[in-house]
Amino acid sequence: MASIVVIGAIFLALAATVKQLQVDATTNGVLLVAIPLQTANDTAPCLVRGQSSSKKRDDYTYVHGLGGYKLHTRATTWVEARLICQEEGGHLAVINSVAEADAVSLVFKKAERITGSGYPNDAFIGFHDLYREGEYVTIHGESLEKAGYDLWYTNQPNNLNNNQNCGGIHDNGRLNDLPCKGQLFGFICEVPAARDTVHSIAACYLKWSDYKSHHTVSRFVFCSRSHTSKKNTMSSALALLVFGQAYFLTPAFNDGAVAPNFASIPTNDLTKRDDYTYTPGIGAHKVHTEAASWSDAWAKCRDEGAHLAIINSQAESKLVVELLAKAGSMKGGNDPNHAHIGFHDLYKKNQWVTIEGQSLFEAGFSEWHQGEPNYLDDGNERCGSINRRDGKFNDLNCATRITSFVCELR
Ligand SMILES: [Ca+2]
Ligand SMILES: [Ca+2]
Ligand SMILES: [Ca+2]
Ligand SMILES: [Ca+2]
Repeated sequence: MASIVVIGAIFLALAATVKQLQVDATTNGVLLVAIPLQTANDTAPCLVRGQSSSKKRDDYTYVHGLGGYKLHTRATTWVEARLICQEEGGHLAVINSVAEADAVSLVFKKAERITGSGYPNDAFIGFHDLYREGEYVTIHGESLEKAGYDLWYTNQPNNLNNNQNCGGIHDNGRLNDLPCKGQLFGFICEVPAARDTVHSIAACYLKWSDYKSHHTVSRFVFCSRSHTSKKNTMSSALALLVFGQAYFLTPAFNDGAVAPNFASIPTNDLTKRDDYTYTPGIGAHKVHTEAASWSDAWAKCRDEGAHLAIINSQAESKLVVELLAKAGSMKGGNDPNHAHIGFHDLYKKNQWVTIEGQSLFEAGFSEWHQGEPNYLDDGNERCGSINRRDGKFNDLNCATRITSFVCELR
């Protein structure tokens, strides 16, 4: 009983904030409040899926178990398409299965004809090979294979005119690489499947960034590694973020929710790699000291089963500075003062996003070194790096080979 009272009080305290967020997210149809919580010995965020407060959008076609889809029939560039989907509370469609490709194909074929495009049977979706030619990743940073669908249209991808770096889908559900700009295409947005209640508390992600990369919301949920005191955990809520749906702090509000069994949540049972430094509550990192472009660094981290580091907190910035100092710097590269990390503005100038697609603010750390970003190199500084001394951000030409980069394990 006592705990219900406590939970109730916290709920009331949060209600005002949630209401505020709902106002901000009116175009989203639904709303997600994700709550990063800090406990004494762990900074992992905690999330609970709550009741959906609003209705499905009637301009989207919802497919059970997959999501909602909409073909925008006014052709535009990939960059604009990405932003329009975001404004609608979703993202450019990411295809995770053959079933989803079929669903999207059906939506495409049933929609009105695309106007303003020379190729009305193709539409942009959420993948690209902007990081490295021929290596396609979704807007959430995964390879197509990992995402679950990589069936291409006949003779595609062809990188036509050496200028096709953005993802598209043919109305038959097969993939095609398309030019990011210059030619206009229709596009397909996706919003998470609307659900009324939480039915399970199924997963715990160890890091904020993990949650972000899984924000097809239906899967995740409530998370705390050190759950010694629910009361303390909940009352130390730091911030609220909006995505697709309302999330409350406790399963007590979520009809049908199953309380998490924290003992069963895998935290430390992953085999540790001895080339990575594990820091509780922050993550696992590795400094490479070799001359590499941002694109090389991105690929090397991926090849070793990691990703180019994403800085999610002041603490992580500080940690990376320490790890860089420990590793020292090597000869053979330019600019010994910086190390490549996982953010860029390759989508749109001055809109800095992580390689998993969040803004720096959403990721949790967005401090630039004084005078940065300065867009040097005729404006070609489009890739992210960290200043080795103060841990703050810098923009750098993606092709510049510098002496170090930092990878991070999921
Ligand atoms: Ca390409
Ligand atoms: Ca193509
Ligand atoms: Ca991180
Ligand atoms: Ca710079």
